Amino acid sequence: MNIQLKQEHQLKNDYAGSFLQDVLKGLSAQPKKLSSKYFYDKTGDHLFQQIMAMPEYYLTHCELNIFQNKTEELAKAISNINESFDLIELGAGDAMKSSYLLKNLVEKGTDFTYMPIDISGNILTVLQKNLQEKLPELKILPLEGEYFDMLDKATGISKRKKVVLFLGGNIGNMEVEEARHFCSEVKRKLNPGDLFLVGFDLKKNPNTILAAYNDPAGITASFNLNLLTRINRELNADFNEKQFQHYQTYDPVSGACRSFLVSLCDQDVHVGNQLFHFKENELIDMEISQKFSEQDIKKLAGDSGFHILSEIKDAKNWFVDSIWMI
Ligand code: AVJ
Repeated sequence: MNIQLKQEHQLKNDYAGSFLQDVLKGLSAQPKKLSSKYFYDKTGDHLFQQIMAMPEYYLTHCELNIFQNKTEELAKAISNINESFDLIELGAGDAMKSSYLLKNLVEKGTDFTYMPIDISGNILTVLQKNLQEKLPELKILPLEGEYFDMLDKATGISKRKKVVLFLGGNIGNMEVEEARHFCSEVKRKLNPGDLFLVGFDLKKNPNTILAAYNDPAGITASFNLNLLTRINRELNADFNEKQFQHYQTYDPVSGACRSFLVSLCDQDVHVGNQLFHFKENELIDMEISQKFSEQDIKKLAGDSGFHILSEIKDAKNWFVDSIWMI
C-alpha cells in the first residue's frame, strides 16, 4: 500500500472507530441519543436532497434567495479584506448556494482558493466535478473530514486571510452551549481580520417551522430512520426500523426544533457485542434544528469573540447570513 492510500485507510478506520464510540455512548445515555452528523451516508445525502426539494422546507429557498439576489452584497462584504484569501466552507454539501458567490468572485478576477470541507467524500466528489465544469478557472481544494481537523489543515496549507462560510443553518444542529463552544473554536483557529459568515434560520411562525420538519410524505422520518439502517450496516447492529416512529417538536419560546425516534414496543438491540434495551415509548433524541432571534445571534457572536460586520437577509426576512469579524 502506498503512503497516501495507507493514510486514507487509517483515516477511514479512525472515523469508523469514533462512529462506533459515539453510538455506544449515545445509546448508554439517558435519554438515549444519536448524533445527526451521522445522517449523511449515501442514502442520507440523497434523502437530504429530497428534503431540500420539498415545498415545506423553506430553508432552501431562503438562503438560495440571498445567494442569488444579494450576491454582490455578499461578495463586497467578504472581499472587504481586500487581498487574496482562502474561502473555506464548512459542510459544503453540493455547494449549490455558494456557487453563485464563487461565480461572482471568479468573474471579478478575485485571487482566492475555494476549500470545501465535508464529512461526506461522496458529495465532495460530485461538488468538484460540477464546479470544474461550471467554473473552470476556480481554484478548488476539497477537504474530506471533520470540520476542525480540516480547518487546521487549511490554515496549515496557507497563511492567507481566511473567510469561513457555515451555511444552511447548520449551526442550528448544535445545542446553544455547543454552538457557543463551536464558534469560539473557529475564532481560536482564525486571526484578527479573518471573517466568519454564518447562516441562521430565524424564529418565525411556529407552524411554518414545524411543517418544514414534519412533512406528510415522511421524507424527514426516513432521514431519521436511515441512521438506524446505517448503524446496522456499518456497526453490525440489528435495529428493526419498523419498530421506531419519528416524532417532531418545535418550542417557539426557546427556538428548539427537535426530532425523536419513539420505540413502538419493548425491544432489545445489539450494536457490536453490546445489548441495549428499549422500553415501549422510550425516545432516541436524534436532532436539534435551533432557530434564532436577532438578539440570540448578537449574543452568540459576542460570547464567542466576534463582532457583527453586516447582516444579509432573504426577501421574507426568514433567514440571515451574518458576517462576523474578530
Ligand atoms: C442541514 C442542519 C440545515 O436542521 O434544517 C433537515 C437538516 N433535518 N430536515 C436542518 C434537516 C431535517 C437541516 N440542516
